[in-house]
This record gives sequence, structure tokens and C-alpha cells, in this order.
Amino acid sequence: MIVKGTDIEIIDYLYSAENEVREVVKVTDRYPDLTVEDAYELQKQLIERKMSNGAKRAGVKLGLTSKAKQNMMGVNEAIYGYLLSNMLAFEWEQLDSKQLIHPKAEPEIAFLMAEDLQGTDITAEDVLKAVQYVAPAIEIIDSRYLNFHFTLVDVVADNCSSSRFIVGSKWVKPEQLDLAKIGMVMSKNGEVATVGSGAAVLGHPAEAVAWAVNKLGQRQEGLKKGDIVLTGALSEAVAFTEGDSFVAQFDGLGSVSFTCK
Ligand code: 0L1
Ligand code: MG
Repeated sequence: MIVKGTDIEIIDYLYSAENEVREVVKVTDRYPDLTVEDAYELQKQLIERKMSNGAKRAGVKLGLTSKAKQNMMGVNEAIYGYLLSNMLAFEWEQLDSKQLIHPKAEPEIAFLMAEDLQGTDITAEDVLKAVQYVAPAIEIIDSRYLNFHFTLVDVVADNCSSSRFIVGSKWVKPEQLDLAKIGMVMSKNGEVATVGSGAAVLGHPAEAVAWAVNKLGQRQEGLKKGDIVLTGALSEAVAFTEGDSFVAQFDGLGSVSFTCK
């Protein structure tokens, strides 16, 4: 339960850290009793603040979808956050390092939703029926917390470290691919930086999305037609700075790239 007034203080704290491009001490250092449910409520309020300042909903993102990352954080559950229109970046426009704190790149498979999807008993099959296209994507995560150190509560309140995302230009019907078997190689400045597969995302990206829809359903929320869903990283995240360039190449999905100035 969040004490009245504390929520606004925390939202101001996280909102200004992002706008002023500075890292801050994690929220739970000051408020150790916050629960994960409180954190989703704080995340909702943070998103509402951003939307009241002009950002529009673009979709949903999943995080902590690999067993390795869940084990690292000592949790056994993924997390979700929201994507907004001002997070959308493009292959042809350089990211500006001055607008980012300590960014990392994650290769992901994006879903474009053909219809709304809400419920608490949704399966991976239901998800795939509601997907119009899948595409290669890179998520830029940029935790507002010092050195990317946080608890589950902190990261959920911080909208799961979301910052930017880039979607490649090849859009494929989901039935044309076995998404669990997709291999991926991400290169940084021409050298292989990390490799992964669709199975790293909770066994199958659609399984991860079904989990997120059911979790959203408990809060009477869901996916909407036109949403982009970042289904979770196929590999570890790779840090970058000014001057770096990335290409992520996915079997059957083509590639997606960005550079940072
Ligand atoms: O998108 C992600 O998987 C990141 C979730 C938050 C954890 C992190 O910042 O590494
Ligand atoms: Mg991610």
C-alpha cells in the first residue's frame, strides 16, 4: 500500500531523473516496504504523467524473460512495462548519447497486434492468432538507477528500464516462422557482441506475451489493436556509447540496426 503523497514524490523523482538524464539512488532505499503490486501502480502513474505531457501509447514491453536474468535477480517471474510514441527510434536517425544515461541494446522480436487481447486465461495460441506481423527489433534499455542496480520493485516502477526501441523494416506473418527456433547474432562495430535464439524468451516469445496478457488482465488491462509488443531479449544486453553502431540479424526476419552519435 503506497502512502498518499508518496506516489507523487516517487513519480516526480523518476520522471525528472529521465528528463535530466541522470542516474539516481533506487526508490527502495528510501521506501523498503513497497510491494511489486505497488510498483505496477507507480509505473501506471508514471506512464499517465508522460501521456499527459504528450506521449501516446505505442505498446507493451516484456522484461526479465530469460531464466538467466530471472536467476540473476532472484525472481521467477517476468515483468512488463509500456512503450510510448516518444520511445520510437529509427534506423536512419542516430541516437543521441547526450539524451541517454548508460544505455544498453537488447535484440528482440516485435509483435504487431491485429486485435485487442485481454483476459486472464490467454494462451500462446491465442496470442499468435491476434498477431498481424512479427519484426526484428532492438530495445534500448536505460535504467534510471545508479549502475543498473535495482530490485524487482525498483525496475517495475521505472517502467522496466525502457528508453527507446527500433523496429526493422521486414514484417513477416507469424505462421511463416517457428519463432522459438529463430537464431540471432548482434554485432557491435562490426564484431559479434552476442548471440541468442527465440527460445531464450520463456521458451517461445508468444508464451512470454501470453504471460504478460494474463498479468495485465489481473489489472483489467490488455493489449490493443495496433500495439507493438517487445517480447523480451534473445540474449544479454550490450552496453554502448557515442560512436558505436549495432546490427542484429535474425533468421528469417532480416536485420535491424542503429548508430549512436
Ligand atoms: O527489457 C528488459 O529485459 C529489461 C528489463 C529490466 C532489467 C534491466 O534493466 O536489465
Ligand atoms: Mg527488453
